[in-house]
Amino acid sequence: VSKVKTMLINVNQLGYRANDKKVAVFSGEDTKFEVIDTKTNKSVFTGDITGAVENSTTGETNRYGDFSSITTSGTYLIKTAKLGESFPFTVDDKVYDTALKEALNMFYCQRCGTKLSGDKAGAWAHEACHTQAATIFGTDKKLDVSGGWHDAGDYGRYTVASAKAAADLMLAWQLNPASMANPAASSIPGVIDEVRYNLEWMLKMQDTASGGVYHKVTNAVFEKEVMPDKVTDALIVSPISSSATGDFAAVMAMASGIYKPYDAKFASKCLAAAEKAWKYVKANPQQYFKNPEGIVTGEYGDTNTADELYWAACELFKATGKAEYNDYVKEACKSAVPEGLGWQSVGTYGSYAYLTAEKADKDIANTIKAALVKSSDALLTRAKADGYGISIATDYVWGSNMLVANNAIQLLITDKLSPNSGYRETAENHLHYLLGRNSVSYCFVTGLGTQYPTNPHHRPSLATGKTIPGMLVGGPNSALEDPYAKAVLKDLPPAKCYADNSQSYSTNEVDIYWNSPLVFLLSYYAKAY
Ligand code: G3I
Ligand code: 9MR
Ligand code: ZN
Repeated sequence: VSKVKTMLINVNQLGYRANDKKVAVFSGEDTKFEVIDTKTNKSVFTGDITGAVENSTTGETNRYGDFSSITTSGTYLIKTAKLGESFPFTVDDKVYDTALKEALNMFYCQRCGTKLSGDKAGAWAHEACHTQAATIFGTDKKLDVSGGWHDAGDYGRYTVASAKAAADLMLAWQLNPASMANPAASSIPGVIDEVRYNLEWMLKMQDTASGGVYHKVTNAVFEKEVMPDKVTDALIVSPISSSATGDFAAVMAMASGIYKPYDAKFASKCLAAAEKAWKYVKANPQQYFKNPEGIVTGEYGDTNTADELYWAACELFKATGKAEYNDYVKEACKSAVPEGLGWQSVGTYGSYAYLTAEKADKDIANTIKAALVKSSDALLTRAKADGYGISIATDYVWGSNMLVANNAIQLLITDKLSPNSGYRETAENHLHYLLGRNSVSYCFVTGLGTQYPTNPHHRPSLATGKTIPGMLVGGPNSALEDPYAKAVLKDLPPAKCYADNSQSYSTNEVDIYWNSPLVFLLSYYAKAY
């Protein structure tokens, strides 16, 4: 086991594009820094260290060194007399391109119900898993719900979780088509194929009689650390929930627009399923999910479904232009416009859909846009006060890296609708944080940079003893929600509560809806804007 290094100089360990703003973050005092070309070992730039931001989330006082003038492709590191060296990093316009491919390939590796080929899944190839029919909880009824993506380090398939992941990948395709298009492509771009794999599963999760959507399909308890095709536990479909049904309606409506040019028949199937789900959730908005007796896999509970219904109505309005959906959105915005890009809060997806809907009503759109701008401006304020320039303040919760990535997406979406260079610059700082410019000196994506997670809580990686590259881990979680974290992270500042240990599922698991916002960000930056 290699020793963890905590550096006093932190950078994005993957690197920067030629014209990006480039700032190293110091967590100690010195006056000057140098940029060293690692090939020649010569200093190519000397700059001043400026500023001093104190932060209770890290316990550090941070200072900064701007080396944006380094634009020549190469590998460099930052060095000062008193603080030592940073990890090396690359300067190159294509620095994010391979990362994007790997982050997207993670989804292929998470596919359930199909044989994974060696050319795409490498050492993690396996035979088709979880192909047996599942039992609907509390009945003798069997349902074919094969397919979809395994959620995370476990092999559960959860509707709300996969809805967020699918939405992010579809957004990446909508906003950043140039980098998301598969150059080797047939007529269907790679990402669209990948998302469809999960959509086909989601369609099976809808109860065709009522339109309601089952919350998840899992074993009763989390499975052993084996490859998925070696799992023999019985599959159980958990009850229908409002959050699953609302998210399903939203994602299917979104898909109906995206797939229309490639497969009109599939697109109308998605739209019909969405409208059916909408009818159900409109009539049953408070069917909150609780793990049924005997089932202890991920709960994904949610007792506020206003945002799920809002998102669904916005997407359905965008897809159909029907007054019914517009009226619902209008009413929903009267108190506060729903927010969020997570598995639990999804309002911002709805806002983006409404603001890009052809028939959007001007007044409603103004209300929604003003709320989005206000919320994004608040993110800028938080980022300015943070030592590493990110906007999550003290929210070092389970999956904090998702919040970091989500906030960057929000800023970039807001920038599309209301351009502001501050949004763009702050969003970039969030990517830099995820890729190494943070107080634990980790690039949080497996296989990228120098110090990255080598022991994630991820069953295929544990079963093979080899870690799949391109996976974003959950990151610091100050609530210490697993025994390993409780044992080794106590008394640390929130942003330092991270352990690269496979037992620490509350800081070092991976998840499709943590990788999906990463894919979005990488797809934004992989193409020079
Ligand atoms: O929202 C509260 C906040 O108000 C409070 O101040 C803070 C203090 O800790 O906690 C916040 O709640 C946390 C919540 O995530 C935030 O979304 C809970 O503590 C935390 O337990 C909860 O964690 C969830 C975890 O499951 C446990 O239920 C994660 O969001 C969620 O991503 C994770 O999902 C798991 C699945 O269940 C199973 N598959 C793997 C997946 C990833 O680990
Ligand atoms: O592997 C499980 C992971 O996917 C979940 O996020 C986590 C929290 O629900 O639980 C993990 O399973 C652990 C279980 O909760 C307790 N016993 C040890 C399991 C990890 O091997
Ligand atoms: Zn499977």
